Amino acid sequence: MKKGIIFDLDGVIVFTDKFHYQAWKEMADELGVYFDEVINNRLRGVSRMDSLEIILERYDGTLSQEEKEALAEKKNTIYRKLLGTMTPEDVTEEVRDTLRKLRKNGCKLAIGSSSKNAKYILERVELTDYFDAISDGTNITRSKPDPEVFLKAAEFIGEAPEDCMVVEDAYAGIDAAKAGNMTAVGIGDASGYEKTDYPIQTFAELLRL
Ligand code: B16
Ligand code: MG
Repeated sequence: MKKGIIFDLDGVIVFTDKFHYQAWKEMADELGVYFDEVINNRLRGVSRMDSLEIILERYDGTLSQEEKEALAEKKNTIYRKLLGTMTPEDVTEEVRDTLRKLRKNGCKLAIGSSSKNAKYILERVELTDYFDAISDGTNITRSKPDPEVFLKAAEFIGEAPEDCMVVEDAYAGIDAAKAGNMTAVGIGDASGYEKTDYPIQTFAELLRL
């Protein structure tokens, strides 16, 4: 077991991809650009502006930076409204129990998320106090697969990157962990990725690593 464990948020602790989908879909429909769940899958772990660029691959016109920012803002307003419906019941007892046990075993726990809404999500599901530090989209300039968000998380908990492991569901997140010289644990989609050091099927399996 490593001294520090850094958790991706969306796809590992909570599942907000349905909200991302709904919000992007509403924005895309209004713009008249095709968007479906397959494209939505490509947005996992990707920053908001990079996600917008992926959606705009199917857009014929050209947009200024200001127009793009307005679209991203529109999506975020819809998304935050949907996040407002989240409650502590959106986190499983398995996740809460595992986090408590890992901490009791002496591990330092951090969040390493691309989302600028990470702190709001943690508040909604009442999980803020389970972590020693939060590194998110508000404290980085480069998004995954760049390791910045995880390196900051390691710095916040005072552990060397090689003493940390990252738990991720997205390929870009596993790449970021490896680029940061950390051990990569893959759950969900990332459990089938060849760069993952330890694939797991359930969150509680973390207690056995
Ligand atoms: P926001 P994670 C990521 O969260 C999501 O997986 C990704 O779909 C989203 O675009 C990104 O956060 C940015 O989110 O618009 O809230 O800043 O998986 O890194 O926890
Ligand atoms: Mg994720």
